[in-house]
Amino acid sequence: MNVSEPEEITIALIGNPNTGKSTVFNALTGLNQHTGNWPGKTVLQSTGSYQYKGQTFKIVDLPGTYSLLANSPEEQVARDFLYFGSPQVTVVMADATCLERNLNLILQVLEITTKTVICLNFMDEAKRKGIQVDKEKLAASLRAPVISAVARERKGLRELQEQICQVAAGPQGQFQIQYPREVEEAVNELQHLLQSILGQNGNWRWLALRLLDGDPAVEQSLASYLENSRVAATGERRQATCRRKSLSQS
Ligand SMILES: Nc1nc2c(ncn2[C@@H]2O[C@H](COP(=O)(O)OP(=O)(O)OP(=O)(O)O)[C@@H](O)[C@H]2O)c(=O)[nH]1
Ligand SMILES: [Mg+2]
Repeated sequence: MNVSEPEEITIALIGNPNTGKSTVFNALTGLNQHTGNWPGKTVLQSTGSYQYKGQTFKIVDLPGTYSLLANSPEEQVARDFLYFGSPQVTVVMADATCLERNLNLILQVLEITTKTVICLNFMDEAKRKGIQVDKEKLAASLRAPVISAVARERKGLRELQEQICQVAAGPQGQFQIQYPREVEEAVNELQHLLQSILGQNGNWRWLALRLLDGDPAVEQSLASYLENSRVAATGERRQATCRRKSLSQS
């Protein structure tokens, strides 16, 4: 009997350096983790998994990054994983004691992803400094759930797991920044062109914005993504031809 396993859900964990990503990663995955390097990069790759409500969640601890503009190998790894790795859910870790600094990355992540949870960490430090964050208002403005945590004390991690689970099962959303009219028109045109080349499914708006930026790292990542898809498609065609041949010979 062939019992099919329920598919695992991939979560990307992203945030500025020292926001507690690895603390959350270690607390959730325990010993179920694996480290190595990202292909072709000397950047550490940590993946692990945990079970929640009978479902397997695979979690990828991305390198700390201040932006997704890919000025460093770490930023490129993080950005490419969010875009081309298509995680089902992205968790952005933010330091509640300096939220403004973290908002830059949060907004950039929200432009790429469709299912995001924001984890306001360091709530103990924030409390000590008399900083209060209006979570509901923040969640409403960003159109994404916001939870608070003290990761070092494992506080808030249950709620984080629950939100990840709910967001994974819920509808996709897309936070959209409205740019000036000329930019919007150019984005629209490019977006439709990308859609006609690459297909219906994909965040072509984000790709169009980056191509308009003239971002060489995105052009390069797109070229290698297209090359990999072409190689995979050729491989599948070859396998199908071999299968057909062996069937017709048997
Ligand atoms: N006070 C306090 N400390 C925390 C909290 N969460 C994590 N830390 C501490 O903050 C430091 C950085 O945590 P990490 O988990 O390594 O942060 P990171 O985001 O993985 O850092 P990079 O991988 O360098 O980007 C560690 O010393 C943690 O113990 C928290 O909620 N409150
Ligand atoms: Mg870390």
